[in-house]
Amino acid sequence: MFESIADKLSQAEKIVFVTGAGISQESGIPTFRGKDGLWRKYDAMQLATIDAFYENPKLVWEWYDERRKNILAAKPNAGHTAIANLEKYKQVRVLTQNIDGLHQRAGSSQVYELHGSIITIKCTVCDFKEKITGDFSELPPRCKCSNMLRPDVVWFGEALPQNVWSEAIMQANSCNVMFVVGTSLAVSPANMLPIYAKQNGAILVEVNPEETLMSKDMDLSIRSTSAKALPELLSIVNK
Ligand code: BV8
Ligand code: ZN
Repeated sequence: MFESIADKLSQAEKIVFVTGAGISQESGIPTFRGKDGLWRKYDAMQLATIDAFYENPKLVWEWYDERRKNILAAKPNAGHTAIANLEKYKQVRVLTQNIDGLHQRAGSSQVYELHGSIITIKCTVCDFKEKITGDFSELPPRCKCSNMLRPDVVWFGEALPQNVWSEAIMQANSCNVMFVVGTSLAVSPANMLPIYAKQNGAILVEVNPEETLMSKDMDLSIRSTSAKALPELLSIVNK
């Protein structure tokens, strides 16, 4: 089984990664649903929503501000770096559910942020949008047009950025191999991407210490962490 996958990996032209919070876990960023999960301390279904934001913008902003500070203090890990290095040998696309920007900081150049980015803010009314460079004097921060600013992330019940989502589907439909790394595949529509890849005949490889909803559909499901498994796995390709 492994040999045949190894051959397919070496012959692959385009390799697509679908990643979730698990790939950043070894950078010290808590996952959502794990035992140390973010969702444990706060009820994310409450906080990562438009209603929570308008009900209690200060609380939601404090949550994102705390997460952003943790993220900026974190470093990409060997899993992020292995994916970035692969770009020397293959066409690589990263379709990430994460908002932490660690793939880009590791050197990946083709990253699609399906759920937005914690380091970008946008106005709730006008089309103002920019990268956050420092701290805010007050929470919630205000736009020049005097309306509230919000994190440029996709909340539950919100549509994914149309251009990013259609690109992601295109990539899933045109890859030879898809790695599904560090995601419980609990959140839609991102969890459809491995199904599109499988329909297009791609080989599916999962890297997750736990079983997921799609483990049985994978050509190979590796019960390991991404920082351990990815450098080894991708070294096959870098021949
Ligand atoms: C939409 C950004 C429609 C914000 C996030 C019922 C009620 C309400 C909504 C729904 C519902 N049923 C379905 C929905 C839709 C909903 C959804 O899927 N809900 C789920 C929870 C049931 N989806 C949406 O609302 C989406 N929008 O559908 O819009 C629409 C269409 C048109 C017009 C208008 C509307 C929007 C979803 C995006 C929500 N935003 N994040 C923020 O981050 O604050 S989701 C959030 O969960 C993160 O993005 C996260 O990435 C994502 C998924 O979680 P995972 O990444 O998979 O993380 P998780 O902790 O779950 O798993 C970690 C995995 O890693 C585990 O498997 C673990 O074993 C593994 N792991 C741990 N350590 C390691 C590891 N793996 C490798 N190495 C390790 N070291
Ligand atoms: Zn504005």
